[in-house]
Amino acid sequence: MSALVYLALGSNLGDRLANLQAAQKALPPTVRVLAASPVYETPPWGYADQPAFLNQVIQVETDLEPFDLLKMLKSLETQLGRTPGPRYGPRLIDLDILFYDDLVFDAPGLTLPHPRIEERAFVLTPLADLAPDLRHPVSGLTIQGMLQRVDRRGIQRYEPQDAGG
Ligand code: PH2
Ligand code: MG
Ligand code: MG
Repeated sequence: MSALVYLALGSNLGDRLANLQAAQKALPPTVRVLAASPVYETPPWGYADQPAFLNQVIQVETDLEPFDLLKMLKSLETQLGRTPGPRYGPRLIDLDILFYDDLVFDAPGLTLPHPRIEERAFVLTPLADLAPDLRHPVSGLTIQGMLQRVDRRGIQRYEPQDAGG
């Protein structure tokens, strides 16, 4: 049985867009991308003195169990060049599990759904593009409902300089 999972992608170092794209391309066959949100440029949250992020959310179907998925994402981050840094600090690539079906789970190293979804406009904005009516299994709030409660200032659709047209 496969699971429906939402993953958050973030980058604020190096070629940010290329980092998001490389992460999606490097996913193994056990993690299949069903949909990808637009990319947003977002002000840094939690620790302000760092470059702006690019953020995106993807919907995937996976055969991996939650801890195996987490382990795979962590090794993918390293493979793509991420090195250890401070909590909430700058990072080349960050791959977080937001929802794993409607699983509610809490253990050292993994809490599902992701514990800070409700406060983060940089997650809720792209997530609302894919799943506005998805309900948080604990609070019962929809993504759209949570998005209405957070500060969206400074978040904008990212238009690469060389988009052409
Ligand atoms: N990730 C963080 C800390 N702060 N801010 C934005 N805008 N986007 C992020 O992805 C982000 C952040 C830690 O994972
Ligand atoms: Mg994160
Ligand atoms: Mg992370």
